[in-house]
Amino acid sequence: MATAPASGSHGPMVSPRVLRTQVGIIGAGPAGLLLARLLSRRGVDAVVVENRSRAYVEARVRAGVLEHSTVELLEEAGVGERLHREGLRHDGVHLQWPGERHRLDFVDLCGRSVWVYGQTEVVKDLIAARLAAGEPLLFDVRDTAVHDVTGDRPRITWTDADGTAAELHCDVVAGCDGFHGVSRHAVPAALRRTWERTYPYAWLGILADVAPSTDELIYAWHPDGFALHSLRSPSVSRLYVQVDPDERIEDWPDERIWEALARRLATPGWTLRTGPVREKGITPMRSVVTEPMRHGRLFLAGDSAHIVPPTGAKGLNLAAADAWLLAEALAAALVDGDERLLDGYGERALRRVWRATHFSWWMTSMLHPATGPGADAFDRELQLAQLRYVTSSRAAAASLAENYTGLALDR
Ligand code: FAS
Ligand code: PHB
Repeated sequence: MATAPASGSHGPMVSPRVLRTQVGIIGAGPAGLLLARLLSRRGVDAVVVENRSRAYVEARVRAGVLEHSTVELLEEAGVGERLHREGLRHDGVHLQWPGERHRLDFVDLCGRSVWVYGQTEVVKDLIAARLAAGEPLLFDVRDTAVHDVTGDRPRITWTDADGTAAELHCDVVAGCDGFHGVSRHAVPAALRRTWERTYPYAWLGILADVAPSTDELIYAWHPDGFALHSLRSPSVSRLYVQVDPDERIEDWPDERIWEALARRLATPGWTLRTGPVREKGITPMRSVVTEPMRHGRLFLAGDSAHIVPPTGAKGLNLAAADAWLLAEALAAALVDGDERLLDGYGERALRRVWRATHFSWWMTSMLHPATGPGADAFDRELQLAQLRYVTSSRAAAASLAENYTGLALDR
């Protein structure tokens, strides 16, 4: 367990309070929280520091689809009970274009399913489990910084919410602080390699208090732009429309959003139910992969190392896979003294990252037409040809199904 913080006096020289643990984790998102949980179950101590409040991280609406392997990981982490009580198992998705809607049956195609269970709920379950176990999880920290990761005694420093300086001495640091965090920058720029693709569109997403108009997700290609009908529960719908990347949410009143969704998702004999929009926002679309995911005693996991466009529903699931790979490697090193898995962590993680990056790019490229006067008619026909092929060829459909439900973790 982390040693009790030294009792800091508040005399003239306010020295930082000092903690000690095995793994210092920056970030209480899915990557950091699942890593901490998996480490704890392997007898490895960790401290998690998060710069937002508990309420903020639990309310941040993001991903909604969990791969088969992610569900197995959450079960292994002992936080699968509410997921199975409230989550929704989905055995397929619909792909559509004007006049046609086709269902891909995942169980028939690859024997695996996905679960619809919001990232907010995953984060709540992991936070509750950590706090119930009395394990250190610090919210509202400021000025997080990483030190001495190329030595044997890496450190994380921060300022507590009450202004107290703090310092964590650890064996390794896990950078799980997302794309805008600090840990990736602890890898010297000269050693860092980044691949990036920015897409010429964004997703405008809404969370609406209305029963979903579908039992399973609908991915719709439409000449006006892509649309997705997802959901969170029998009474809450989650939907998205493709917009230009420079669109402002203020220019999209609810009526305009519902009208665009109804037009793009239209199918004979089917009606889109509308209702109060609880939350709406615009998310840019990009693919980013950075390497290395290890630098000395610093290990990156989740969005701190990679970003995928949400079309393939991979972001959260990649973070979970990184957390599992890193937990396995750290337990072998810190409990058994065997560093071979740790030495291979970056390469193993990046293999899965690139597979998910390709699939996310492929789904995004197939489903998002260029819009407006410059729209390329040739590209649109290629997209429709790909959609017709994926919904008519068992081999093509099986490839989509096994990538969407997630490849088995290479245990
Ligand atoms: P996260 O970003 O979730 O967590 C990082 C944590 O570190 C955050 O809590 C942050 O506050 C904290 N942090 C940052 N800097 C810090 C610092 N200096 N000190 C301490 N803490 C710090 N994925 C999907 O699969 N489907 C989707 O529909 C989808 N929609 C998304 C919408 C948006 C707007 C965004 C931004 C992402 C979306 N994603 C989606 C991807 C998303 O789900 C991520 O893949 C997932 O959150 C990755 O988890 P983490 O790696 O834990 O990173
Ligand atoms: C969601 O429910 O938020 C969701 C589902 C599938 C995606 C992206 C987002 O591909």
